[in-house]
Amino acid sequence: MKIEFLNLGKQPLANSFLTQEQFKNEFFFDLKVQFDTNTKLVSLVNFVPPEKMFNEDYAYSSSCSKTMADHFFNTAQYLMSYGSPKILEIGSNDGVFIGNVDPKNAVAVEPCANFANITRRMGYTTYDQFWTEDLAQQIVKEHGTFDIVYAANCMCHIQDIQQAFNAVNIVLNDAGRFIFEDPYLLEVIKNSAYDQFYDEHAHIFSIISLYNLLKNAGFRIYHVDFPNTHGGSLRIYADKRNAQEPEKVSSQIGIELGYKLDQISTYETFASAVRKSKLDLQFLLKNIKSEGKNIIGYGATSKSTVIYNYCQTDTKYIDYIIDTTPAKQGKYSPGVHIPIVPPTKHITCDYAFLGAWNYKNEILSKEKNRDFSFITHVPRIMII
Ligand code: DWN
Repeated sequence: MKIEFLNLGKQPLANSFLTQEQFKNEFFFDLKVQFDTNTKLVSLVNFVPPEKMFNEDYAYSSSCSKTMADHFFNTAQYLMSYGSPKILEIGSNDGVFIGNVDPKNAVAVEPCANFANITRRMGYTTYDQFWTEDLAQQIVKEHGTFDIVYAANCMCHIQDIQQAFNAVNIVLNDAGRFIFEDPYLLEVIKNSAYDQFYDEHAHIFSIISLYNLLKNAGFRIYHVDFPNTHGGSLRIYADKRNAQEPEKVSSQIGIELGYKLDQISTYETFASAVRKSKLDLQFLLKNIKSEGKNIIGYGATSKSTVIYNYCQTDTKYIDYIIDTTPAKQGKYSPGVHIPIVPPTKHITCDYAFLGAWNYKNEILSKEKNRDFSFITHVPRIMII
């Protein structure tokens, strides 16, 4: 049975930054979140057709921060320590990970043609298609099977996740490793980080839910770890061995059970915290404006699209958003249409809402001489 527990209202595509001419045709959908009492998977109630989100206009570039570039460099070094494995990356974006692997040993899958063209130019065979069992069969025919299948911030975007895991089984050789990472549900719940729910994130994973889904696809989880990226991620290591999960995996499942991630009551409590977060943010922003102070946004993230639309925070509160991504600059944020501009060397404002809160450390260190304050909603509404 699937139980809806959170309603974030009408939302646009979180990553679809637009021009003024595009305002009139903007797409909106009902953003609601549900819990499956059988698989324990947390998913959106209404999926948006993938072609609407992941196409040649996709704006998010994974190389946008040093934190992520370092993370993927280190991940590639680690995977290479298994010898010279043959690697398939699903969701290769602008090549920030695969660029660290010899093109002779790597194949990429990336449905957004703008990014697929980048990795092709870098010398990688790239399939600009969605990840399916048919594509997996085709890749095996053309390249054989792989030692490692790696996916970062990709599997949680795939709506038919069971089919996606089955497809990985097709391309992975029998001794192979399937390693993937996505935002971690436990961190979302602990931090009231409700902005991790948006059109692209079809699911937010717990280990409990992945244990069930991976088992159905012929995998066991042999290791887990928790990269400090994207506000707290879960990295799963799975293989095809018919063996017992090691202690670390069962003990983390025990921790999740301690947080009751297998029970609907946890999600209902989370939904109450989300409603409070919205009221607290609206109250704070109103107070700041009544003092005649100004507020900007820092980082035009997909996550901030959710916050601005759910909390009805438009240009009445936020003058503009600064963002380093050239493809977003000169455009407007989805739904509430706040202008996006490149950051200036010296930022002049009284407050900046930290849309890119997942890069808090990198940003605080970059802005250590600031003469403005940050506002964040994670783990609760506060001023930094
Ligand atoms: O899964 C997804 C993750 C990995 O990335 C996608 N579905 C979409 C995207 O989500 P996001 O847009 O919330 O990602 P980020 O990584 O939080 O976006 C950061 C944004 O902030 C970028 O547009 C760059 C910008 N930024 C900035 O302007 N100044 C980032 C930093 C660190 C900065 O100093």
